[in-house]
Amino acid sequence: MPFCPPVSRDRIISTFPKSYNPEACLQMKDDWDPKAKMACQDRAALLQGFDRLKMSKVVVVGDLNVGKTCLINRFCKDVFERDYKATIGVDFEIERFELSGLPYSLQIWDTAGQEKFKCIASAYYRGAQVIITVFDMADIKTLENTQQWLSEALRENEPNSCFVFLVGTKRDLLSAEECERTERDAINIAAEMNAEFWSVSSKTGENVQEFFFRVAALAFEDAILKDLETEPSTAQIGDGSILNDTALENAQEKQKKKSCC
Ligand SMILES: Nc1nc2c(ncn2[C@@H]2O[C@H](COP(=O)(O)OP(=O)(O)O)[C@@H](O)[C@H]2O)c(=O)[nH]1
Ligand SMILES: [Mg+2]
Repeated sequence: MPFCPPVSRDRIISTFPKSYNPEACLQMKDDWDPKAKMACQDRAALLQGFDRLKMSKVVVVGDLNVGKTCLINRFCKDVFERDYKATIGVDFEIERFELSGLPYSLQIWDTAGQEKFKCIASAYYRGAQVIITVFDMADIKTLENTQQWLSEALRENEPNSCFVFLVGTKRDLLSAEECERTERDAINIAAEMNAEFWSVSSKTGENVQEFFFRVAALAFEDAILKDLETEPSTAQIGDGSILNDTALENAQEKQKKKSCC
């Protein structure tokens, strides 16, 4: 029996997703790394259906009310403003993709408001392969705080082990002129953070799917390349580990029980 059903059509990423702005991107290239591409072809041929799941941990950080939960809900549920989250503890969504013929998942972690007290448990950050730092484009001081959030998240991870994204939300609230000005400031901060910048609206959905496809593609390619260097059996969640059915269920069960502070 296959491990799980094929992913939905709108989660199949067949071409390498572009960055939002070439001035603030992590990779300039427009195709997969040739080594990763070859490895994918070999693995897709070896894989008997969807029997193994590769997954990376993504953490979303930023001030309260900048729009983190809405961003996740827009992508994962295609809704705006309905709160699906638990009121205590941390929570995550699992989004399944198919990239280069292989199944791949992002485990996207959201806080339950602990950022209000600047009190996020280190377990939230640990093992992240992607850190998404979010700010509100209509509230510029939240941009200033992103570096603080990033350093907190980086402290819990190995140096150079994470992709960092800087995401400005609520672009629907800004005029074209304001948007351009804010983006310019954000691009400067993104350069200091070594982050890729995106500007989105969860309300209209603008750039949300494009952004997460880009996250998935970069994390997936990185996981494949790391896999080629290391033994898959020693990999951990967040390093693109391969999980079987039971391990995945156990991990989900365990994390759901954890409370944050
Ligand atoms: N206009 C607009 N409002 C947004 C957008 N994203 C979030 N919001 C609003 O901002 C507030 C905080 O959003 P939320 O996702 O809960 O923020 P969080 O505390 O960072 O998780 C809510 O009232 C949302 O309706 C957006 O893209 N556009
Ligand atoms: Mg929230």
